[in-house]
Amino acid sequence: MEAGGKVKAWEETGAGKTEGTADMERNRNLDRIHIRNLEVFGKHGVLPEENRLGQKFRINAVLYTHTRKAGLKDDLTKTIHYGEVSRFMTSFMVEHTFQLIETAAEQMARALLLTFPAMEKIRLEIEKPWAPIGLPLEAVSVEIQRGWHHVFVALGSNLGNREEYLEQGIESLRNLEDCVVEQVSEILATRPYGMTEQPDFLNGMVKLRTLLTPWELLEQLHRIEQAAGRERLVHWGPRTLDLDIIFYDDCVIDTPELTIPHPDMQNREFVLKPLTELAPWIRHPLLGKTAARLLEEL
Ligand code: PH2
Ligand code: MG
Ligand code: MG
Repeated sequence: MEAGGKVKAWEETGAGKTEGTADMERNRNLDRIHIRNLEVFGKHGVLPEENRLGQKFRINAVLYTHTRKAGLKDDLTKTIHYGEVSRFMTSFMVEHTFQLIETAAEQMARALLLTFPAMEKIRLEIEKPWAPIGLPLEAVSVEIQRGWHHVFVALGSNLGNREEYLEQGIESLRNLEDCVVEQVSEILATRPYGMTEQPDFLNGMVKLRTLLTPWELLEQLHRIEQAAGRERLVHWGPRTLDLDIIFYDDCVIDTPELTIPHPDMQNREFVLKPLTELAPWIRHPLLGKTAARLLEEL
């Protein structure tokens, strides 16, 4: 079954299926479209004369996407139109004025990822060939890489109107900037695990894609928990709303404020059940086993 899961994920990669759910596997095999040395006249800069007179900027970009379907069918609608992207970049550089090329790159990468749904990731370089620093440099540039991250968030509630807290939690996730909720599991009634002298839980799982870093996402989850009246009185104690990051791509993070994958997920049926419903094929990056397998072994 393990091997079968792997093969299936690879086949979906090869086909470049957008409707497939094995996106973490697919992202390892992205194709690239390059835009080289697109020239734009803009007014970004820290110096007042840069904002007044403007100067030439050069843009280099690598767009990460799946081109196979377009390539097989000779169909532009199945890929990213590099002409449209170039036009978008040109307008963006003209219509905004930032002090820093860091900001121009950050904001433009975000806008592109939100505008072109087939773009999984972008590598973007913004260059100033005429940077007015009074020294003969050839060019100065900033290069960043940004993209969509695929995340599973576990939800739990065992205080007050539990259904409503979960619904409100899911709605808040839907309203998060730079996040797209893609799937929501069924809600399960579960017995308390760990500290058992507390009310029963309702649990569920949400799959989302986000442009936020794990720490930025965590901050937003804490904000949503607090808005639901969450009080951290007892560790593992009853709560109106608990939102835990289970997976963030296949990242492994172990810091005092954040541990990903969730360190106890493999022991929790109330996590593995809804996770397996959404993504039975997904593989734990440290244990090397799929969600379905972890659930089976529990
Ligand atoms: N969360 C805990 C501790 N125990 N038990 C269930 N059934 N569901 C939970 O969400 C849960 C728990 C700490 O986060
Ligand atoms: Mg928890
Ligand atoms: Mg928590």
